[in-house]
Parts: sequence; structure tokens; C-alpha cells
Amino acid sequence: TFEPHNIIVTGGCGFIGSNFVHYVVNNHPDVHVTVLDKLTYAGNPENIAGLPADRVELVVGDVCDAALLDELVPGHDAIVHYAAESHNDNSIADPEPFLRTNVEGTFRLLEAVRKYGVRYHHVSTDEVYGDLALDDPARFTEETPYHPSSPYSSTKASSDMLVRAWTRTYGLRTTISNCSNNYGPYQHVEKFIPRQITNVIDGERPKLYGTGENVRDWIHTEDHSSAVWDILTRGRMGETYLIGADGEQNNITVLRMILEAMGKDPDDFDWVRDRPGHDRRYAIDSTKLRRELGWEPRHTDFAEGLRKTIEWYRDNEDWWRPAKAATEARYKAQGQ
Ligand code: NAD
Ligand code: TDX
Repeated sequence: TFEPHNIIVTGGCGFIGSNFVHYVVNNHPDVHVTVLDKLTYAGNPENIAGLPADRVELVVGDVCDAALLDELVPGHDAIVHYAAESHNDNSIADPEPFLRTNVEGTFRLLEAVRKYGVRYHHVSTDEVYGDLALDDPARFTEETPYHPSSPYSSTKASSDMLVRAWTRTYGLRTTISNCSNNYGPYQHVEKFIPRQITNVIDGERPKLYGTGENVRDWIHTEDHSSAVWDILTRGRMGETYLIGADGEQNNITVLRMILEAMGKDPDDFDWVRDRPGHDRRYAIDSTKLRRELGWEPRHTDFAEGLRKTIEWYRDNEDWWRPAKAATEARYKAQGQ
């Protein structure tokens, strides 16, 4: 078992990274967290506001900044790398920041890890495996070949490859996790579930891409956080672990669950232009993580998790309102 005391969490002001920061503060009182975050449009210091100042420090900066990493990394015992450009639709409209942050950023962190000998955990996505046919009984495993479809997923796949190569060549102490679609509080309103919830709150009709048959494998972000902690502290060096909670649902079903939970007609939505190259289905087999590390998800009732998430967006309009109009204007310009 690895017992970290002083960790860097990159992207700790984003949706999933900030959940991990809360998870560590709540469950591991002997760990100090340095959040390294550029505060892009997706980063919000409010996500970690109110945490004890002697436990969490925010450093505003770019993971591509090698000089900053030289200052920051020494003295830490691990880096958990969440920072990324994370939205597929943005990557289709303008891929460049994805190359920079996701590929070059990972390269810079690996170089710092090599120089200062710290433990590194790389947070990645199931999208690196491409998609499955709707009627294919298979699920992704750690052995599934990489086959990314979008600019976003290709940059995440590239970053995973850098981690594997640096680990083999330089003997770094690393692990990789590839997780399925997360949901929960603090998710940016550009993403599917928060976009539709906030549209309904605003009296706007939700927007469904294509036929709505695409399947995503949903996991509550708190279950992602507990899995990353288990892998960071007890995972085998050089290994990849898939994280998923058996949460497959197609988009139209999720959308109708949201509409019904919010007291609307389940057909009260708009069909809009499909995402180019839209992946059909993701599905995770997380047997390795469960068997080796004994991890189990806690939020296994998706309908209940969705109701709580809806409640959170109803109660926290101040948090999401500032991003809503600009996000919808971008979608509108793309016919979505
Ligand atoms: P997000 O977009 O909500 O947050 C990203 C964070 O990274 C923001 O705080 C942003 O300010 C920061 N950031 C961006 N560029 C940076 C840079 N150059 N330097 C420093 N900080 C920078 O993303 P998220 O949904 O929380 O995803 C976090 C990670 O989890 C990503 O690596 C993503 O690929 C991965 N992941 C996400 C999902 C999902 O369902 N959202 C699933 C599996 C894996
Ligand atoms: O308005 C919408 N209507 C719609 O039908 C939006 C925003 C999305 N969709 C569809 C597209 C997808 O099939 O809903 C599904 C989910 O879309 P996103 O929330 O954009 O997520 P996805 O593209 O599946 O990627 C997510 O999971 C894997 C995260 O954004 C990635 O960061 C993660 O790697």
C-alpha cells in the first residue's frame, strides 16, 4: 500500500477533479492537496470553496508550464492528473486546445514525474476504445484495442500511450484508469444531463442528438473518486484499470427520466442535428478493479442519483447560471 501525504490534483476545479478533492479531504485527514488548475471556462474555484485552508491549496496555472512544474512538483509524493479539455462537441469545433492540454500537458507532467520521482495516476476515459455496436454483447476490458473516434478521445488515447511508453522506458511508477460517463453535481452545463436539466428549469426544450439510441454507461462521480483513490494507493504499478458501475442507458431513456422527474411530458423535447462521428455505445467491464482491489460502486440506483442531481441544479442556479447563455449560444450556432 502506498500512503500519500502531499498530492497534486490537476484539474481539481473541474467537475470530476473537484469531487476527488472533496473525497480526499473527507476521507483521508492526513493528506494535503495542492490543486493545479488553469481555470479555463470549465474550471470554477467555487467547486472547492469552503474546504479547510490547511488541507487544500489552489495554484492557478497551466499543466503545460514546465517552469511552474519545476517549482511545484518537488516535495509532493503523487500527482493525480484530471486536467483536460473534456467536451467532445468542443473538440469537433476547435481541436487545438485539446492537443495542447491533453497531449502536451501530459507530456510535461510525465517529464516532471521522471525528474522528481513521484507517483503518477492518469485519469482517462472509456472513449479511447471507440464504440460498440448497439446489439454487440461485448463490453470494453483492459485488453480492448484503442480505436478513438473524436478529436477529444484521440488526444486522451495519445496521452494514455505517452504514459505507457514513459513507464516502460523510464520505469516510472504509474497507473491509468479509464472511466465511463460521469454524472452528479458540479458538472458543466455543456454536458448532456446538466444541459437538459437546466433547459427544463429555463422552460426550454431539451435537445436530443440523432436518434437518441446511443448508449452511455453512467457512473456517479463519487464512485469514480473512490475508485481512483483505491488505484492510487493499492493499484499495481504500470497497470490499467477500467472503472464502471454497470449503468448502461440510451440517451432517449435518460432524457425521458429527466423530463418525468421534472414533471414534464416525456415527449417534450427537440430532435437536433447529430454529433459528427457520434459513438454508438460505451460499456465497461470493471471485473479487474472489483476483483483485485475490492472496489464497489455505492450509487447503484441511477433514477435516485438523477433525482438528486436534478435537485442540486434546482438549488444551485447561482453556480450554473453564469455559463448557461454562452453555452446555448454555441450550440445554437451549430444547429444543436
Ligand atoms: P472538466 O472540463 O469539468 O474540468 C477540467 C478541469 O481542468 C477544469 O477545472 C479546467 O480549468 C482544468 N484545465 C483545463 N486545461 C488545463 C490546463 N492546461 N492546465 C491546468 N488545468 C486545466 O472535466 P471533467 O469532466 O471533470 O473531466 C476530468 C477528467 O476526467 C478529464 O481528464 C476527462 O478526460 C476524464 N474523464 C471524464 C469523464 C466524464 O464523464 N466527464 C469520464 C471519464 C474520464
Ligand atoms: O445536448 C446534447 N444532446 C445529446 O443527445 C448533448 C450535450 C449530448 N447528447 C448526447 C451525446 C452523447 O451520446 O448525449 C450523450 C452524452 O454526451 P456528453 O455529455 O457530451 O458526453 P460524451 O460525449 O459521452 O463524453 C463524456 O463521457 C466520457 C465526457 O464528456 C467525456 O469527458 C468523457 O471522457
